[in-house]
Parts: sequence; C-alpha cells; structure tokens
Amino acid sequence: SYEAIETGVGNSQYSGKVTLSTTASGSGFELTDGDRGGHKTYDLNQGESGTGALVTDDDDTWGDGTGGDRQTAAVDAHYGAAMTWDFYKSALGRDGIAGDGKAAYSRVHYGNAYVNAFWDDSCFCMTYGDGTDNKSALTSLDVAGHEMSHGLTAATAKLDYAGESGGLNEATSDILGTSVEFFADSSSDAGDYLIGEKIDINGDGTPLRYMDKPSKDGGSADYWSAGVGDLDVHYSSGVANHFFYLLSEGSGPKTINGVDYDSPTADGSTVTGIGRDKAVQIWYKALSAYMTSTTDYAAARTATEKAATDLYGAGSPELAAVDAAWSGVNVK
Ligand code: ASN
Ligand code: ZN
Ligand code: CA
Repeated sequence: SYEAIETGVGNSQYSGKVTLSTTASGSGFELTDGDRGGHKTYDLNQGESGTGALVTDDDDTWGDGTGGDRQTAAVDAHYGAAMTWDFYKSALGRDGIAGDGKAAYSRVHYGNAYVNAFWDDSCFCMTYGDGTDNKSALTSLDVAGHEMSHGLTAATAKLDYAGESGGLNEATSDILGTSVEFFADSSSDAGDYLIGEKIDINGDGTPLRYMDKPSKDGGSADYWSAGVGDLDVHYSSGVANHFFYLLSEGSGPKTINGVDYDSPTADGSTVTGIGRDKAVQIWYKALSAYMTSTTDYAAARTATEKAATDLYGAGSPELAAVDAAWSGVNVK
C-alpha cells in the first residue's frame, strides 16, 4: 500500500513542541521517519526484549509533554534520533550512523524504573528506560545523541569499551551528543556542556556529567594520569570531554546560553578556544580516519593533530589549539 511521509506535531518532555516526521498508515499515523532512512520508534511497554509495538496515533499530534503520558517518551526519542541524523548529515556530511543511509530504531519504556539508556550494535538500536519514578525517561536530546553516537563509533574507530580507549569511546558520545544539542538549538533545551541536565538522574537537579570540569560529578578525571584507564569508562572519559571543552571554548570562566563554566588546566596554562564547530570537525575526522580500537590518550592526541593538520594546515592556529588543549589536560 502507498505510504505517505507526514509532518506530525510532538509535545516532547524535554525539548518543547517539536516537528516529527511520521508515516500515514491505515486510518492513522505511525512513528516511521521516511525522511531519515525509515527510523521507527517502538514502545516496549516495560518489556526487555523484542521491539514491542510500533508507536501509532490517530491525528498525528503526539504526546502531552509529561512523563505520565505513554507517547511522550516516544516523541523525545523519535525527535532525538532525527536531530542526530540531521547533525550527522549537515555538520559531518555523513549519511546515517554507518554512512550508508540505513536507519537505526528506538525503543522506549524499557523495564521498570530502569535508570539508563543504551545502544546495542547487534540490533542497531537504542533503548531508553523510564527513570527512577517511571516518569523521567532517559530520552533527552543529549542522551539520544550520546547513545546513537555509540553506533557511529562502532562503525568507525571501534574503540574498545575498556581502559583509555573506553574513555575515548564514552567521550565521543558525550562530545557528539552535546554537539547535537547545540545543533538542534531548542529554546526548551539550549545547548550546554552538561550531560543529562534535563533528566534529573541524581534527583537534585544536577546533571550527570560536566565537560568544563568533569570532576564536578564526583568521579570523573579532569586530567590524564597513569591510572586513568582503570576508572569506569564514564569517568576516564572526563579527560577527553575536558579537552573538547577547552578546544571549543578555552580555559577560565565563561557563560554560554545562561550556564556558567570555569574550566581549569592541569598546569595553569591558558587555552584559547577555536569554537565548537571546528572542534567537532577535528574530533570526527580523528575518530573516522585515525583512531582504532586500541587508541589511548597519547594516540588520541596524535590522531587529532593529524586531523587538524588535514583540515586546517600544519601551521594553523587550530593545530596549535589542539596541542594547547591536550597539554591542558596533561596528555603530552
Ligand atoms: N548509558 C550508558 C552509556 O551509553 C550505558 C552504558 O553504560 N553502556 O554509556
Ligand atoms: Zn555511553
Ligand atoms: Ca546537555
């Protein structure tokens, strides 16, 4: 049967009113994104396997913007996948996660009070729990961009998910998730260098992670040290998250979209930022052209130096900033 691409309206929980790409089906609509490879969003209805049910609606207006409504998590997830797809295309020139135009799919309402979200390369899909109270789904834009970008890393550098390469894998997801948030430029979820600031995962309004000074989360490393690879990958990622912040925005105090940052350096040096648009180009080029499964922090420095040289030249201020930012996080 003929299926038309439609434009729906979503009332999201974290990103305000959003436009959704949907598909006409029977007398109603389904969350299939025909503009982006056919990405589908499913409701697991608290299950933990399979796909559950494709999310459907009668009038193409989806969700009520609250965690008490079953459709709302699907709105955020579908929107997050679309914004990540669009960011890959417009900023990175990449056609989907694997670069081949193939869509992933999203599953919401996984488990009971499940406080996590994850990418699984075997299903080429991402999955979201509903949070402690089953009303704070882990579907914010930065989290969606983070999870989908685990797929991108698996399709490129394949960074091993342990030790320093694991920290680089996690940081890549934070860097790209944050870049998606800035790209989408939602008035309800303005771009920031915080991860998970919308989902209240700590129950006290604080974010999950901070890129300007990662140790603010109580566990992440601000700087490289010999034992950093022994930390959990969500803590060893701090070194690269901090590098990316310094490269983008520079050291010291700064306010962006109303959020105050104060990024230190290991040796008290001053780093001048080159802006996040150039910083993400350098990171992506390093990831897709030079990093491998065993890249550690020293090799990540070399990979980004090569990327900056390719993109901006051997004598460029961008290359000098890459070196200054790595030195600022004690990667020599
Ligand atoms: N949400 C987590 C992540 O993407 C799940 C995990 O620990 N792998 O990193
Ligand atoms: Zn992750
Ligand atoms: Ca954020």
